[in-house]
Amino acid sequence: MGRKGLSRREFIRFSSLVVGAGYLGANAAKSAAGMMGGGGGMGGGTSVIDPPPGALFRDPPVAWNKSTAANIVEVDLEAGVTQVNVNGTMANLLTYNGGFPGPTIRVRNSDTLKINLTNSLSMLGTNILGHDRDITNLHTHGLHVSPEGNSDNVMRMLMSGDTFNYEYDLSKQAAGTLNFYHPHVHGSVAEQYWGGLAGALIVEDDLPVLSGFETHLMILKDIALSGADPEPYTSTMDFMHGKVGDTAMVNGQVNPVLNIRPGQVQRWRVLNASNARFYMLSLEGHALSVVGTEGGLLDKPYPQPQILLSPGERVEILVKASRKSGSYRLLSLPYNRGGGSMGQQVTLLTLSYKGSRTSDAVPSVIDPEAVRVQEMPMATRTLALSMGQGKGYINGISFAGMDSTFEIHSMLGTWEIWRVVNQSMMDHPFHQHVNPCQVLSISGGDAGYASLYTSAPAWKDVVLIPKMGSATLLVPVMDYGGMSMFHCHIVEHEDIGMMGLWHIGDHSM
Ligand SMILES: [Cu+2]
Repeated sequence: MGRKGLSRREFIRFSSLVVGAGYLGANAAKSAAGMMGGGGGMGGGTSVIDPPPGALFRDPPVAWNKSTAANIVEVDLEAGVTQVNVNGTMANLLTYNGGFPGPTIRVRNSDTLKINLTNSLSMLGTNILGHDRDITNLHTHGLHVSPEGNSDNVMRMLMSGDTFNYEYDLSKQAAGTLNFYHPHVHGSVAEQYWGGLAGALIVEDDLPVLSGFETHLMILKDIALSGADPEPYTSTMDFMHGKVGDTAMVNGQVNPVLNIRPGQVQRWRVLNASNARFYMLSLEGHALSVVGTEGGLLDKPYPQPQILLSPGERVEILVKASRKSGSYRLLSLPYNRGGGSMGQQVTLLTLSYKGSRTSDAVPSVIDPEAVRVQEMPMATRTLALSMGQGKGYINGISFAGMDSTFEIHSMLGTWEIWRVVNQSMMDHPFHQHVNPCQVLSISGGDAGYASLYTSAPAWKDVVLIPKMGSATLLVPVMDYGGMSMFHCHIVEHEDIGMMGLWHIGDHSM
């Protein structure tokens, strides 16, 4: 389809947007009431979840590399139902290889990564959106790899019982990145992700400046249980709001205790793998120095009093134990993401000073090659996110398969400017596959978030678009042609249509 035809359709859909835009605002009171049952964070007023310090912090297990060949990492993943201890309750979670979260895949960008995914899910029937519950697949979120063939091709579906061998050429992937993997079958992502299917995928770096620091991975994921099962999706409102659980966990643990030596600097890789819970991270008495984002490491540390991490976002931080000995809580401070949500304070982890004093220093330079790019765009686009009538839309079109989608055609080897506009009363974390971007501007929302990502040389594949606000993104279209996509990473919103297709081709397209 030619560009001209697209623009016309875009325009027609655009003109019908305004009707749907105010829907969530008008129904905010009703929404809040509807979430009181098990939804935790959406109730009226600010609440506090402050569980006592729990067990010792554990990093997720590392996936076993079955390859003995140099430069090949091969991992078997099996998606299935496993009983997992969730804060004292044995719950039937959806797991990769029986664990929650899934095992961490560790690679270098000189490697070829092979993932053999077996679908052992056995949920029967369809969900309330009419999609099969047990069909799954794999998205390697954040990887700059081909979206085609047996690479990061989310159009591929695995029926229950199927195995598929994915293979990823990582040669153009940035080092020093925290990525992750999760299902990506339109219409059933939210339920499978909510049930537990997510794991980290780390591309190591070779920077000596960071190599000496004790390093931990923190996967933030929340859940609400109904008996021994993840709370089911029972209404359109579950999809409009996105599920927020009353149990917020780090690596499946409630308020674990992480030890740090006085004077020590630790490197933390933090991933928000929650469906719809936003985290405003704050460590009592300490600054958090951001040194990396989704697409790579930064030029220097950016000390922040707090860091807003929306669903799908990742951040790498350095933390120095610079206070007097004691225990300090890593909190998620109240943040209002809109749509009837009110703030909630949650204690995520307790950092406990322990052991002999050391005197680590936070380095002044991290990756001197990280810069904010300046490129001439080949195209400038506007992508408008909206909600209404139980659906999500991009430029007025609710994704429902290849016949109903907003789509764009980009030329390989060029740069584009995307102005992403949020026309709803609720924040949307916008995610594009394959090519991470840099943020030129953000209008609305949290001032600290906008300031950080419009000044640091940060590569992002999820950018928070504030309610009734916007962001302008500089998007590279590099290395890989094929059909890719962009969508909201409140994955419920993706399931109800806030997704579009991104066709990447050459001049002939
Ligand atoms: Cu959204």
